[in-house]
Amino acid sequence: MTAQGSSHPGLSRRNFTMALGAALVAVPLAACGGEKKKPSGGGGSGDGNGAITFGFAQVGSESGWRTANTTSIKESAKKAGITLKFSDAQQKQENQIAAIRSFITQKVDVIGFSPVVESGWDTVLKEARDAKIPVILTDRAVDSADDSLYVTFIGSDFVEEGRRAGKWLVEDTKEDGPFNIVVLEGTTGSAPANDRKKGFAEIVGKDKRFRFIASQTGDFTRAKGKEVMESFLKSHKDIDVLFAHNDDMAIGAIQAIEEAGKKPGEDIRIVSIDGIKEAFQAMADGKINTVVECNPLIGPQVMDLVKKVAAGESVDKRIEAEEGVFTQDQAEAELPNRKY
Ligand code: GYE
Repeated sequence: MTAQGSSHPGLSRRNFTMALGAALVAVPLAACGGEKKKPSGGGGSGDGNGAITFGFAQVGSESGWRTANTTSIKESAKKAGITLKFSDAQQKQENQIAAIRSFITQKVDVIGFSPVVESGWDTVLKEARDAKIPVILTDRAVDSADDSLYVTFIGSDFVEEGRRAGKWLVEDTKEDGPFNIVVLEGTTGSAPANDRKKGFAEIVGKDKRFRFIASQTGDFTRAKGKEVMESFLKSHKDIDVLFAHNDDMAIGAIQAIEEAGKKPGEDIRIVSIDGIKEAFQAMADGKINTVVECNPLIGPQVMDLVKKVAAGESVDKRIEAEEGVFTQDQAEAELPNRKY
């Protein structure tokens, strides 16, 4: 296992969809095909001492996943000897666009960002291209028709994560139903919200026992997750399942469910995505039923890409993380292995 992965000693294979969860695929970049990129030529490193300067525009600090991702990026840049210019967009696209423009003005060698929403990036990406600064997408994708606007995209397959959540639900419910589902969606227009919704519906929508009775954004935050779940509980007396697009919203919702006098994990089955430590604790406590993993610890791989891209080497256009699914019976054993 690489430093960014974690092993799962002693895990039963039951309900475990991946042979090895948590580990990122160690993609041998040099061996991959993909488009040959010209040396960055972005005006040279911003710090003038020959080191690579990497401008990274982060989404914000909305969740435990994001905090772990930011730490991974910062620590890995330091370890790799890359000068990092870091900006936090506070979940606002205009802030991210401004940060990218400032990186262009500062003539960084490589720009990286995790697009808060999927659309609306072409103009600023063209500005980066005109300045000959290569762009790496991390974690979230853009829906641009022109994929030459970025060199590579490294991140998870969110559609597959949604499918995994759906498959668990279908397998866990042996009864006839009907089951009423509520959904706490991620940030509206973001790749993980769009794709997780799609993957989950693909599986659960085929099964007549399930009915979607409410679906609303909780913006990937704990506070919004709680607030929206409170309103769901007020307007629906018969909620059987909560699908939360991330753990933080599930944790917020647990509070709302308990305050409404119900038992999370029993009266309402809960499935969420990410795999932060607190969600594993909630699973061990019986309050979340299943967590689908989404690995934020991609910093080391991002820095490898930054170096290769800055040197003009070719890299794969799409680099995927490999992830697992964890159920309550695995939570206790897995807790000490969780790195985020
Ligand atoms: O699931 C959520 C965070 O883009 C995968 O963003 C990421 C998502 C993650 O806010 O917790």
